[in-house]
Amino acid sequence: MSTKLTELADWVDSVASRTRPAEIHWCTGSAEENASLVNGMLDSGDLLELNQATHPECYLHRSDPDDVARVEHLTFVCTRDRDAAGPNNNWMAPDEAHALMDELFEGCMEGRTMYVIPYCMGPIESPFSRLGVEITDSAYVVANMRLMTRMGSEALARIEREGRFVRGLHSTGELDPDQRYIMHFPEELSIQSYGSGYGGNALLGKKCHALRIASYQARTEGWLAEHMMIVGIENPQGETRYVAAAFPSACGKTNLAMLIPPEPYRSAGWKVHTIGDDICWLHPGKDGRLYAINPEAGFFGVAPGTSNKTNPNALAMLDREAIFTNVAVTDDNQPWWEDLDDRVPALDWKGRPYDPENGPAAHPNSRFTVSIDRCPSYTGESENPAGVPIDAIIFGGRRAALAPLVMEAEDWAHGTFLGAAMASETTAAATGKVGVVRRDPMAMKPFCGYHFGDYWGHWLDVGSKLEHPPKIFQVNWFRRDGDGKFIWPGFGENLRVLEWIMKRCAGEVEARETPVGNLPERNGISTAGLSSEPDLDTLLSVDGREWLGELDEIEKHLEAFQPRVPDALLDWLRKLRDRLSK
Ligand code: GTP
Ligand code: SPV
Ligand code: MN
Repeated sequence: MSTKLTELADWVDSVASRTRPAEIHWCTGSAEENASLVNGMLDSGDLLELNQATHPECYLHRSDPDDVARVEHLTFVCTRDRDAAGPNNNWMAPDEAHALMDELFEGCMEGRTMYVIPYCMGPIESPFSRLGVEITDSAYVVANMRLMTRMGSEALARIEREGRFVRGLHSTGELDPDQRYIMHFPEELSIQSYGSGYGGNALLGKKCHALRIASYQARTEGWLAEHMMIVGIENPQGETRYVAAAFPSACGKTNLAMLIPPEPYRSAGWKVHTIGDDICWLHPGKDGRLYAINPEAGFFGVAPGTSNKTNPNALAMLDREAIFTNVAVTDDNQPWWEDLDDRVPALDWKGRPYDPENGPAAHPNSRFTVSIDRCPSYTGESENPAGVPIDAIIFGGRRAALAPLVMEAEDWAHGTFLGAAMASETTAAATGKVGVVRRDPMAMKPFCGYHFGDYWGHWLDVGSKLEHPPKIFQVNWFRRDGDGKFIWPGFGENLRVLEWIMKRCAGEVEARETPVGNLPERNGISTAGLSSEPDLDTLLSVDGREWLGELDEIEKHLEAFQPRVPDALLDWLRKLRDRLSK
């Protein structure tokens, strides 16, 4: 197979003449193709078979121990104008980046197969979907892209019809952290990634295309590409409202996207419909509402912490046709990770006999890859080419203190301010220190393909054109008590907070006005059926002095993006400070 689209054929030829692969394989996405790739990886050791009796068609991949997370310090946005990338991105001049990458790619696929992966981000028939082609020398990338995107012949047919596609070139190279770069050329609609085989660095449809390149395109085209999950919440009256939520990496999107209503909600008739768990493309509709599609077709989820207590829907889909990366295994070769259950693992993520002295058995950023339609709460609305209408946008993060359980913004500009001011403790999803509070506006710090000042301006712009904008909220599931324990039970119980949010959207419940935003009344969050009463006084408190300190921090943070910070955000900063100082 090849293609009738000259532009694509020429590009593949030029890549092949630089990288010099032994073979070129055009991916169709068929089951036979996948089976043969899997067999090849079992032979090469790139995949290990897991217990096929308990986990049919499930495989384990152990990555290089130095290649287990996104590498933000090696990720670049290469625009002609340095300021366009903003202080939120590493920048390199396009010429310099191309020279560097050309050298790395020279002959790098010798003796290997080069795979050409045509893919479509979003439903094949949706006008909002975008196309891409990833060239890679990793069969593991192909197998993951098959689960994560609409990949293969149908995507290629649309690419040939439209002629426009994002060009992604990837090679695992030598896996040397000093020869590793993830380069984005938004003006050329291209991505080049070298030296890593890990998820967000290598599956180029995901963060590289669907966020960094797409956010850049979305700005010029009047839409938003966001790091958000999408979920439909159906109340006992049978009304479904859709919510999009931006939490930083490893801060709860996958869990919220597929939560199971706790008792007594379940028996009352509440239902949850999963649309997406990581990326959301938002388009203003003709009716003045905002519509969301999930550009992905699968999950690349955090394994540790996933259990029958926390996320039963995830466990239900992980017993077949899943790829596990850097998890541990039990003595009968089942995948295992911390907090899954009481079993003791036999081998850790590096394949060594498990010894607690060596740290956790599964890498803290170990992941599972699985197709979205395996999720018990999956809804066919996920395939709706028009997307689903969004009633509420939620921003959230990991904050041990200050940030209340839930707060409603007074209007779109206030909500944009809350998003721009977001902070969260860092996690193992990226290399670097874990648990340090950093500003992560809209959970897009690692993913926005242009200057944050311009991005916030674009948010305000999109909102101002919506006749019926979603309400914006902020949540925090991660407030801790004096002993360092989470105060809020979280997971399925988060539906209690979503209930308040849904009722605010429907105008069915009052809020308590505070100087920083609207909070639930003391009895606004139902605790019926909880085994112990959480400390809602702390969870819903607003400490004026602490907040004034927070505003000082926010001011410093915004300062770094001047002179491009929109006035409307500075107005909100002043307004909140005035109120709190009174
Ligand atoms: P990325 O895939 O990296 O973007 O992460 P994510 O935002 O989808 O996070 P995910 O839902 O995978 O959760 C990450 C970790 O946080 C897991 O270990 C979860 O068990 C834990 N977690 C998720 N929701 C909650 C919650 O409500 N409370 C607490 N305490 N932990 C949670
Ligand atoms: C994240 O880090 O936000 C992820 C995993 O969702 S990755 O694909 O590596 O970006
Ligand atoms: Mn993510």
